Amino acid sequence: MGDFLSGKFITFEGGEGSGKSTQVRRLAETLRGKGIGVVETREPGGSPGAEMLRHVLLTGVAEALGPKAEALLFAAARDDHLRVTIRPALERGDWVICDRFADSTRVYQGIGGAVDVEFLGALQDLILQGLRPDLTLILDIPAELGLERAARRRGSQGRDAPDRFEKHPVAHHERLRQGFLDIAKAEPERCAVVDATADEDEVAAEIRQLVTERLAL
Ligand code: Z5A
Repeated sequence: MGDFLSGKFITFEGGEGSGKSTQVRRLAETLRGKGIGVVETREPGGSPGAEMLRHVLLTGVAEALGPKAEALLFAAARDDHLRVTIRPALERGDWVICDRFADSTRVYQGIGGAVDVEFLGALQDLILQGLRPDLTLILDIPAELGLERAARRRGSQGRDAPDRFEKHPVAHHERLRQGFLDIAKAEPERCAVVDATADEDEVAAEIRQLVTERLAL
């Protein structure tokens, strides 16, 4: 993370239904209980402009443009999110907890969409300008179980259809899962893998422990 930013930046990554949104909320509650200012946010989205692009991306409106153009739209959303929400919060000294971030682009557009890795790397360097999460928690779950959970949640929300990125076969989602695990292996000082098959309280406890150890809480 840049030196002028005094807050901590934590990202959650992993497959569909791995429990990211649930655990973002749980960790935010824990940190607030310790008197820390916390901004909970998500990608794509997290600022009015980026939420507009979220709609375009997740409904599949942009799919016809191809994966490279989708990667550019995710980058445009991230640029706005960083400028409007993330950087100001970190400058104030708040902690930012973000549900998905740049690793999702590397995995979904790089592996899932076969967009050239160097193109994606150059794009991220331009957008992030040296900003890097202090900690990335990768919630790992077999794709089939994650998709079942996501489908159950959609059902309970009265929303039957999977979105643009959920609709692929299980084998595709397993390749994405492996992509996140490879990132964790390549960047162990930034990333930690969490077993997301455990129950919600156990996952929350492991995350609390990791945050305490890694960020000297
Ligand atoms: N995308 C991309 O392609 N490129 C990018 O750069 C970025 C994103 C940033 C965003 O989807 C999509 O955008 C995403 C990648 C793509 N692909 N998809 N789909 P999203 O934000 O709508 O959804 P998501 O990020 O995939 O997450 P999700 O499906 O909403 O799931 P989740 O947040 O990981 O899980 P959850 O909502 O916390 O939990 C799901 C259900 O399981 C829910 O009913 C919970 O109550 C339950 N749950 C949670 N934890 C547990 C445990 N431990 N046990 C049992 N049940 C649990």
